[in-house]
This record gives sequence, structure tokens and C-alpha cells, in this order.
Amino acid sequence: MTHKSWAEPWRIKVVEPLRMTTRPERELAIERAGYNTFLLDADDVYIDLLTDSGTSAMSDRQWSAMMIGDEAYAGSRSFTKLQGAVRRYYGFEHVIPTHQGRGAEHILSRLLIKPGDHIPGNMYFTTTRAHQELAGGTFHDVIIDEAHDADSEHEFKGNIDISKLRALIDEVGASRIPYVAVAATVNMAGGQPISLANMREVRELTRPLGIRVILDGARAVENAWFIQQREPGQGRRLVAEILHDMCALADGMTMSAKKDSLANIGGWLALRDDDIAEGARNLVVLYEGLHTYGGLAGRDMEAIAVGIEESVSEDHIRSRIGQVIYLGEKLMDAGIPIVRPIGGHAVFLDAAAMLPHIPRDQFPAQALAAALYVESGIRSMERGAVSAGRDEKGENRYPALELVRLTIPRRVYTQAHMDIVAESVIEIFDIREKVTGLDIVYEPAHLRFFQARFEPVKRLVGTTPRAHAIGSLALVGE
Ligand code: PM9
Repeated sequence: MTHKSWAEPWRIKVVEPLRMTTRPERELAIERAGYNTFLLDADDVYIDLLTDSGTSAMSDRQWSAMMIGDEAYAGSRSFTKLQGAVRRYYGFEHVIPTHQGRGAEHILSRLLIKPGDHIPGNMYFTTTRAHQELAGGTFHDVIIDEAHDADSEHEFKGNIDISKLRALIDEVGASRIPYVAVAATVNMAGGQPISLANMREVRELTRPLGIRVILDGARAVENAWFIQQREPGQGRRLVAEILHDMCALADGMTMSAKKDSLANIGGWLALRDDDIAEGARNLVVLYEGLHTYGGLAGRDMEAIAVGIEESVSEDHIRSRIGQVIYLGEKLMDAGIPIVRPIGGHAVFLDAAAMLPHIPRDQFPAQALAAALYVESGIRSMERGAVSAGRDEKGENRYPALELVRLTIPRRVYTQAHMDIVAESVIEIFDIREKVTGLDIVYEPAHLRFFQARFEPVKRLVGTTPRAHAIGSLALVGE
């Protein structure tokens, strides 16, 4: 019997209690955290939608595989299993484990980027661009315009604009472009997919010019599901087959196994070219660990190998994204402005549309994430100007999208949790004009969104920063 609705293809064997806090506790907690949800203690959070990275629930098969992890320093049996799973499902010959995705980005950037090089990509990602810049490269956004428009219903907002890519190649020359960085899905655009057809076009343009294509595969399985659902001719194919086709259009991939692969830590760099792989193996021993563990324990590699296999199960991926869509549709029905179409790993609130009274230099998305926490105990993440950082002149970058991400960990929360999240966002929406902006009071040199601290903009005379930030919010609810 086939069902129209989806249900989680698992049942719960182990549970972890959640802690509810009071509003006064949360007011103090957010002030202590400098109004940055990254700096909250997890114990002060009720429903944690900060990230889907490393926060997924592992299966009984993953946990039992960890018990047979081979902790040999060199040539671990667990590495062989990981290598086998990556070869089978992603199709790359050379597999170099890393402690997580940015470890792979670091090695790749050091290896392929020379000072003065240019790296086109379908929208920036924070850690990816940081490593490209540290290696002396310049990132160029060549995603289609629709990706920068929260309201565009384009089904493949992750697509690369081929004319933008061609124009960059004409301008700087193919020899200054070590690779095109293709993300699937595109996190900062709202978890939006790239189509197989578009990946083919990119391949056809770059191959004759000798420009490589490197896939960021953190959520490539989710991308493959969108291709199956939306791309003409793909509807009857398995997600695993589509994933294989996507990878076949790339020369290599960086991977955070903390996303699709259902692991709490880990990643890899995978390559086809023997010489580049040799270079990567040389570098990985400097920064991560020997090339057969790359900073991971044998048990971690076991968990990833099993997680890869589980990640491409049709039932798993359908319910994983089904849950995200369930939350997104509830919010849309209530008139909340969110990025459309609903993405694969998260629902993204359009903070600029929700809080038009807060100017961009007072970081509306950061303020909204803080206010949502105070109101409900739900932790989300800013994905706007704070995440975008500063340009080479030291000025704030203001991306078109000013978003708050409600990121859904895999296999962790139930539909009832999603209902609470939706109710909480609707409550904040109803009192949105009471949310006030933030000033940065501390900013680290790199990836500022992780550690920056803020204070409420002091507009009213005689109010403490905390009273002002939360403002009349403190009068609503409890
Ligand atoms: N993404 C996320 O929450 C965790 C860190 S940034 C807040 O979305 C892509 C597309 C990612 C990603 C991490 C990495 C880096 C690369 N590409 O976190 O180093 O979304 O494993 O991966 C995070 P690692």
C-alpha cells in the first residue's frame, strides 16, 4: 500500500529530555550571549534549530558500527569502509578524510588556488569563501538573479547563470580560474537546489577550457531529491542514481559529513585526478592527520560510512525534507514572509520583510533571532549581513537576503515540535514592530557571525540595553 502522507521511517529508541526555561532566564541568557545565538549555552535552549550540522540523530546501525571502529593509526579498516561508501555513492576514486567540511576546503584551497586567482560559485558560503580568500583568491557570485530574491518561485534557484560565468572567464581568463565551486544545495540562498541540466551546462562550458568543477556536497543528497521531484525526466529515478550523475559532472568534492551523512563529525575531500590527490594527501598530514584518518577516529569513519548509505534511502530523504516543508507551509499559511520555494534543510524567515523598521546596519536578522529566542526558547541563526562579513575595504557587506534560518536537524524533532516552532514564529510576527536593532560591540577577524557580540541600539533615553532590546516583548506572554 502506498501512502500520500509521509511519516518518519523510524521509531524512537532513546530519548533526551528537553529543558524549558522562563522568559527572565532567557532574557539574561541572551544578554550574556551578546545577542548572538551562537554564544548561548545549549542548556538554555528549548528547541535547537541553530544548524543541521553534526546535530542529527544517529541510527542504531551507526551506533553499533562505532563499536567496531578500528583505531589503528594507519590503514584503518574503518577508513576502507568510508572510502568504499564514498566511491560507491559519490563515485570518486580518491577519498581523503578530514575532521569536517572546512578541513577539506582548506586543503583544496591551498592546493589549487594561487594568489590573484578567481573562483566563481553559486553564491558564497562562509567557510568556503574564507578559505578561498585566505589562499589569495577572489570569490565571484555567478548564481542566477532569482536566487537573491526571496519571493522568486524558481524551482532551481541554485543554478549558475551561464552568461555570468562566461563573462568572468572572458574577463580574467581561464588560466586564472582554478575551479568553479558548485554547491548543492545552496545554503545561503535558502537551501535551494541546482538542476542536473545546469550542472551539465557548466561542465560543457568549463571542460574544453580546462577549468575544474568542484562540488560542495554537504547537502547533495537533498539536492538530488529536489531534482527527482522537479526536473523533467528524473521523476522515476532513485535519489542515489541522481546523486551519482551529479558527482559525475564534477572533478572533485568537498564534504561536510555532518549534514547529509548523518554523522556528528567528519568530512572528506574526494578527487579523480591522481596528482591532485597526491598533493592533497601530502597536505592533509600537515593540517588534519594521516591520509587514512584525517582527524577522525576510526569510529567516526564507521558512523559516516553507515550514514552515507542511510542518507540515500528514499524513505529517509522524503521524510527529512517533508518535515522542513511541513514547517514552511505552516508559516506560509500564516502569512509569514519566508524564502520560497521551501528549501531542503531549513525554513528561512525573510527578516528584512518582517522588520522593515530596522535598518540593515542594525542587523534585523540578528535582532529577530535574538527576539525569537527570548520569546520561545527556540534557537535559530542569522544568515544576512552579519554572516556576509566585510569586504576588502572593511565595509559591511549587505547581501540582498537578510534571513533567519530555522534549521531542522535530521531525525531529531517531531511534527509536534514543528507545530510549536510555527506558533512561536507567528507570535513574534504579531509583535514584530517591538523588535529593535543591534549594534556590533565586538567583532572577530574571521567568520564574525560565530563570535561577534551585540548590544541593543540605544534609542530610548533611560532604558538599560537589555530592557531596550527585548523592549515590550517582555510584556507579552509570561
Ligand atoms: N555549514 C551550517 O550550519 C555549519 C557551519 S556555518 C554556521 O550550515 C556548506 C554548504 C556548509 C558548511 C557548513 C560547510 C562547512 C561547507 N559547505 O561545518 O566545516 O553548509 O563541516 O562544513 C554549517 P563544516
